[in-house]
Amino acid sequence: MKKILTLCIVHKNSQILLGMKKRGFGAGRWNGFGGKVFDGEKIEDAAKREFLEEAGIEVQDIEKLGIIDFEFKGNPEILEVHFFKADSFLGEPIETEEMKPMWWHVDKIPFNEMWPDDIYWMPFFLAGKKFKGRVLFGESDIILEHELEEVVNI
Ligand code: 8OG
Repeated sequence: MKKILTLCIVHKNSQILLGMKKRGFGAGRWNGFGGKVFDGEKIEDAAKREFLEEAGIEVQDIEKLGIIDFEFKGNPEILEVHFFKADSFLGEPIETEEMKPMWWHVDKIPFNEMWPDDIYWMPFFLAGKKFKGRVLFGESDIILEHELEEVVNI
């Protein structure tokens, strides 16, 4: 059973735009913007739609940089998250019911308030390298296994 999700981060002038997730899955953590892809929707379109819904900004050119399969021990569902980078957008980020946006310098990313896998893939992301991987979480979102590699095509 696979569920496809998107995650998009604006990376501009040594800063990234993250949002504090205010409700639902991953609440209390800083993350990029994204969510579930609808049936029949293009993954890239879902990434743009979610950005508009969660931060009020319109991203135009986005680049897919990675795909990671997230599994939770004892749960047959696999979350296949597609990671995108944007370097420009229209509008100003606004706080929504789901996310409170904030810019972070790339040297001061709040990894201890983010998903624990983010420290592994973020260096690839910031370097513009493409990556693929798999993460298995145990209880309390502890990482039991992780594999991540740079790839040529994604
Ligand atoms: O629709 P919803 O808000 O539940 O979507 C979940 C978001 O969280 C989606 O953008 C994908 C993202 N996400 C996961 N797992 C992980 C993870 O381990 N790290 C990060 N950074 N984001 C994740 O679903």
